[in-house]
Amino acid sequence: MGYIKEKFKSKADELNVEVKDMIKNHGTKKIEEVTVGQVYQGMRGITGLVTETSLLDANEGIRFRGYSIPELREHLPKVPGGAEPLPEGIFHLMLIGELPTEADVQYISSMWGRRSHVPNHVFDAIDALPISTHPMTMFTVGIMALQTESSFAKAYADGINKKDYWSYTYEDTMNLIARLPRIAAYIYRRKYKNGQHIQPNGMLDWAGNFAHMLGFSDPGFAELMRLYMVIHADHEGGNVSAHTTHLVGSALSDAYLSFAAGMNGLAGPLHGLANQEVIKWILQMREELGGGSPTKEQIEAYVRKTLAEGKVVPGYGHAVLRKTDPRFTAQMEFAKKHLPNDELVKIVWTVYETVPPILQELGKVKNPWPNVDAHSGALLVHYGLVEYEFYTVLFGVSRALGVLASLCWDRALGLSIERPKSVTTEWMKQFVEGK
Ligand code: NMX
Ligand code: MLT
Repeated sequence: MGYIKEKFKSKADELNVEVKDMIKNHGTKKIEEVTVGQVYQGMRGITGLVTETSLLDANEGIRFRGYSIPELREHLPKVPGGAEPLPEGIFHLMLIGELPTEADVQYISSMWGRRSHVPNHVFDAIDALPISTHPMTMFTVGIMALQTESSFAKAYADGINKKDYWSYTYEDTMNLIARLPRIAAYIYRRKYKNGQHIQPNGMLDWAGNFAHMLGFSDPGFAELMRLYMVIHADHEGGNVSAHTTHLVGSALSDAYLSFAAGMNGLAGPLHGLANQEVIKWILQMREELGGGSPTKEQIEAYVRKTLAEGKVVPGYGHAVLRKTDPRFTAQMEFAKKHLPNDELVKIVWTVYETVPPILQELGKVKNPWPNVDAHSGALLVHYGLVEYEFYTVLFGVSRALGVLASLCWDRALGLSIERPKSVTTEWMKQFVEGK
């Protein structure tokens, strides 16, 4: 057993004792009341899940095992000469609960490198889809095709002890994360670069190699990928992609089945597809206004038109956050450092000045501030990744780090099959009438 797996096992053994104790001694303690409104409105605010990897504060944003994004940018290991944190490091932090050493990060990097081979039938499955297929559909098809490799599914079919579920889930997690950049890059090169694929470079870190396989040699792009992969990795457990992965995994569907399900949720426009929708919306606005940089007044008029057409302003609002997303701020800082004069970036910043007061005026939008998706497109376009339909695949590769680390914890803690109670509106009518 590798030492990271051993470390995880010993942490899981410790927490298992605490969780069993918690359920035994406090299992009947009430957390809060549930209202009728919450049941109809997306279960907002109901504490109904345990996710060890990260925790969100509505005003401060996400913390990974207690560390904020600025703290991670400072403390996580970097490539020599680099300034952005390595995704291998945040994975270690989420899985083990401790900041990694340089050696830990190198170990994970080389382990993922060794496990990164993707069998040909996965590429064949992707190639069977029409070239017009959305990259997120190609991505989930690729992940599903890779399910043939699941250690958990094989072991379960052979018959395994419940106590060992975590071990096979860990193996699937490591293998899947190792292979995702290759699948994603294959989709990108197939769809946008005439199928001219680029072989992996085993000397590079996970995100650096991903940038290389996508076909970008600018070191600035590799740095952006490292930051992007870190900040999109996790957002506690209730978001659609994390919750879906957890829910499907609770049926003992393996990591491939569970993660593919989560990715189908990420592909929705109110969730991860907003990554592409923001830049699409900005480019359409620019085109309608005849090109160039729109003024604040022009942006204001375009926002009002979007709202009047019954559409949402992509990249703004959040189900849980109530302030500017620190993931937006991290990208803004990256842009200020590396591309302060980029025209699209400046438009993103003017949109940031313009949209919140308009959304506030509506009186119903609970969070008028930008979320993670409001900034990413402009950065990617700057480095030449202009094919915005691909952006959510990048989000998905990153999200694997958090939701799969969580899946390891789910199986290590022996969490139950998820099955909340549902009622009909007829039931609800009788309930509110006190019957
Ligand atoms: N533009 C216009 N209207 C909005 C927006 C927005 N950006 N955000 C919320 N609203 C509306 C919302 O549609 C709802 O209207 P109605 O009552 O007519 O149905 C009302 O304001 C109240 O919604 P909230 O309670 O503030 O938001 P909710 O928790 O339901 O939804 C989002 C959260 C994120 C789905 C919503 O803010 C949204 O649609 N934003 C735009 C899409 C987006 O950027 N999604 C990415 C989220 C981050 N991610 O990566 O997943
Ligand atoms: C996420 O990163 O998952 C989004 O911000 C959505 C959420 O947290 O609900």
